[in-house]
Amino acid sequence: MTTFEDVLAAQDRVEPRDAMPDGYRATLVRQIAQHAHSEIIGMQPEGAWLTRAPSLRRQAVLLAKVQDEAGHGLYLYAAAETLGASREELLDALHTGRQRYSSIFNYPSLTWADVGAIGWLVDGAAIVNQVPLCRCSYGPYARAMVRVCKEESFHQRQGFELLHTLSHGTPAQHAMAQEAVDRWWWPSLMMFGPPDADSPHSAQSTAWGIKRFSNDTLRQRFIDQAVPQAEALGLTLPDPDLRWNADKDEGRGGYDYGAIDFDELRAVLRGDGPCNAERLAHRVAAHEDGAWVREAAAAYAAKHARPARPEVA
Ligand code: FAQ
Repeated sequence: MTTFEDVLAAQDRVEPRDAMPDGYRATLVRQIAQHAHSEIIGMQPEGAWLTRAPSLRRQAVLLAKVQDEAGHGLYLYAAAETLGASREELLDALHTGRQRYSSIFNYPSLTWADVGAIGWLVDGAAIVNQVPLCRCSYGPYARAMVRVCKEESFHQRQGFELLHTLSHGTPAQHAMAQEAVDRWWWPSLMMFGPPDADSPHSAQSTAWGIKRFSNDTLRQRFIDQAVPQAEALGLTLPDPDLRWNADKDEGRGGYDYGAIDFDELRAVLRGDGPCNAERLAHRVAAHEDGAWVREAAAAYAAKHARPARPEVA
């Protein structure tokens, strides 16, 4: 009989009906739920600009992007359902503060340029984190990530294009783009989680093939991609210590960077970020306002339920 350990050793996928340790199931539910909640709460900062987009084209693109994030949340809740966690249960855990969502969505989107900075930096960081998850050991999560990553690539590109347009526009537009990048840079680096030495889950998640690279490795990869992209945008990154270091990563090279304020990440995780209370309150209100839709859907389903199949003799 093939065991869980055999599947991991062969780099095969663990599927919903396979035997798995309780801890593996609980870790996946924790991470997938947190990821799903991030996609759903993550609609808020950009959603705030939907009615204020500067042109019909920008509005249509942003609407499609925000809708994509809702879709990602739904694939992820469906992936968690394959582990026995219902959507209602997970939403309740989000609404009562028992489960997390990404720290990044507790920052405000103050100007139109923030839509570009979120696309370029936040989606950019999400892609670097999520591409390895396409190879994670749990089949439904890995497969959901393939489509999510493709869509996030469009999102990142639209953010880059938006910022490029602003950066090469009037001096005021350029300044607005720069100011947005200055505010989103450090929180984007925090998306990768605490430093490896302070990451309680990393060792076990790596042994189980959920994590393929450490928090610091992916953070470094993101920085190395972002620096030349910032140059192409004509914008600067707010870190005077950013410097190419040819010796880094066993001679492959990489950028040195300044100290990240992990106290700030800890504060946001405690609930003390600039928008924690507002984001959760908005989500809970949206859920309550949508109760009639869920009730109507349930009533329709009950009325049109297929009759049970007759017993086969
Ligand atoms: N925010 O031991 P580790 C997106 C928590 S999707 C909040 O390193 P782990 C798309 C962590 O949960 C963004 N909490 O933990 C989009 C744990 O707490 P716990 C979401 C964080 O799990 C774009 C504790 O700290 N992406 O942006 C954060 O091994 C634009 C210890 O940390 C995902 O969820 C944080 N930044 O590694 C949408 C990707 N970092 O549970 C809309 C999947 C750490 O013990 C618009 N997740 N924590 O209470 C992962 O890859 C991992 O869960 C990590 C954390 C890497 C985030």
